[in-house]
Formats: sequence, structure tokens, C-alpha cells
Amino acid sequence: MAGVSLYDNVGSRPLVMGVLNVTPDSFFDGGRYLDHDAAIARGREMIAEGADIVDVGGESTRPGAAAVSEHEELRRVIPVIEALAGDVRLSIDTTKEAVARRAVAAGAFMVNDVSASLEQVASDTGAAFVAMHRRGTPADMQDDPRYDDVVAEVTAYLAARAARASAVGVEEVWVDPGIGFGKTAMHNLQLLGGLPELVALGYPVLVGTSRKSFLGRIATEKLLRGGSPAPAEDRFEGSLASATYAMAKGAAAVRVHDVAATAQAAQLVGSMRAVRPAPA
Ligand code: HH2
Repeated sequence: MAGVSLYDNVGSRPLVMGVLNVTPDSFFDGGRYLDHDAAIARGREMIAEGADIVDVGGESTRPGAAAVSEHEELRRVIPVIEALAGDVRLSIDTTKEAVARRAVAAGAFMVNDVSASLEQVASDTGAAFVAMHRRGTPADMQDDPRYDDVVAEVTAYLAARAARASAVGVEEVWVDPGIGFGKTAMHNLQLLGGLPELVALGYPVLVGTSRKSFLGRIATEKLLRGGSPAPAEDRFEGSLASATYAMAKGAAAVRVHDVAATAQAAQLVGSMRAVRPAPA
């Protein structure tokens, strides 16, 4: 196509948010980056791999995870944020008000809140805010979750939470369907397929499927032969496929552990968005 450069896609490329869990018990990277130096090195590695945002978390949200004290969560995340601030945009993955405030003061630009309730902190500090949908708490969220229409219910919930955040003065509000948070594998698939409904709300959409258990339960050959679901180490392909699908369906950003591969996929989706088909 005349006049369209393959490299002329700046601005249309979905963003890649790299996951950095400074925890002993996160379901995939738990224990790898509990040490501050290891976490900072991984943050720098993700920047080199193409991360647009690094999401720093100090408390696992996996089903059954133990709660962490405010003091311990601060001890885990603040030195990492201080060290990486200035090198990349940082978000803080927390549900605690004090942790969110301290993290923004230390350099985070975004509050990523799986409880969708810290909008006042974002408003007070001028941070961007991610409102994520979840049902229940880590202790009970996977106990037989039910919805009449998961796409409609999650979309309505996020519309209300986003409106509440805007009403208190948050300037940059994101929404996230919360893949795996109180959802069956079928609910997760329905939410991914229904992403255009969420995108139509008009807020940038963040999606996190990376290495999550539903990917291991989707009918792999092994599973069809009576085997067990794939463990997190074997969910790379599903993670990349689902992130690429989410971006193609309009997600503005994907939250992933595998930054290098996903950044390539984001570049490709951005290129496809930039290139308009020639008129027939
Ligand atoms: N998923 C996890 C944590 N935070 N935040 C948003 N906005 N969206 C998500 O889908 C999301 C999230 C769970 O993944 P991870 O951080 O890798 O694991 P853990 O909670 O065990 O630390």
C-alpha cells in the first residue's frame, strides 16, 4: 500500500504491562523476585524486552493466597519502585490505600486495584486508576462462581466503578474484566470473546490472562487423552495467543509475564491497526 510505512504505527500499538511480583507465593513468578536486587534486575530486563509499564505487586491474589500486612507489602514494593522510577512507567498492584499512596509518592503513575475501590487515592494523587472486576476474595472466589450473563454483568459493574472514579476526579480511568477472579474457564472465554462490549464503554481496557489456570484447562491434546491440565510453566502459548486475541479485540494493554514475545505481538497488532485495507 502506497504511503503507509510498516513502522508508522506509533500510538496505535497496544501497551505491554510486565508483571513484577515481589512475593514468595505468586502463582507463576512467586519467590523469583522477592529479593529486591532480583526484582529490580527483572524490571530492567522487562524494560529492555519492550515493556511499556511495569506492574509491581507485593501481595499475591491467587486463589487461597495468604494476606500480607501493610508493613510487609511496603517493605517489598517501595524500594523496587524507587529504583525503577524514571526508567519506565510503573503501576502498583495493590488493594491497600496506604500502599497505593506510598507507591505513587515513590514514582508509580498508576494504581492497579483488583478490588476497584481505591479511586479516591488516584484522585488525590493524580494517578491513573485501573478498576478490575472480581467476585469474592482470594479465599473464596473460585467456589462455584455463577453469572446469568457474565459479559453484561462485568461490563455493567465496570461502567459503574469507572463512572464513580471519574466522578471523584480521576483523569485516567482503565477497566479490566479480571480474568480468573471469580470466573470459570467458560466465563473467561466468554469475557474474552465479549471484549468489544467492554471496549465500547470508551475507557481503555486492560486484560490479564498471562499463565492463568484456565489456559491449562482448555482442551489441550494432553487433556483430551485423559491427562491433567497444563501447569503454569506450560501455558506460554496460551498466554501469547489469548493476549494477542485480546489486543485484536481492542484491549489497550495486556498484563503479561512474557514481555518480549508479547511486545512483538503488540507491534504486529499495532501494524495491522495502522494499515487500512485499500478501498475495493
Ligand atoms: N491478575 C493478577 C494480579 N493483578 N491486575 C489486573 N489489573 N488484572 C489482572 O488480570 C491481574 C491483576 C494475578 O496474576 P499474578 O500477579 O501473576 O499472580 P498473583 O496474584 O499470584 O501474584
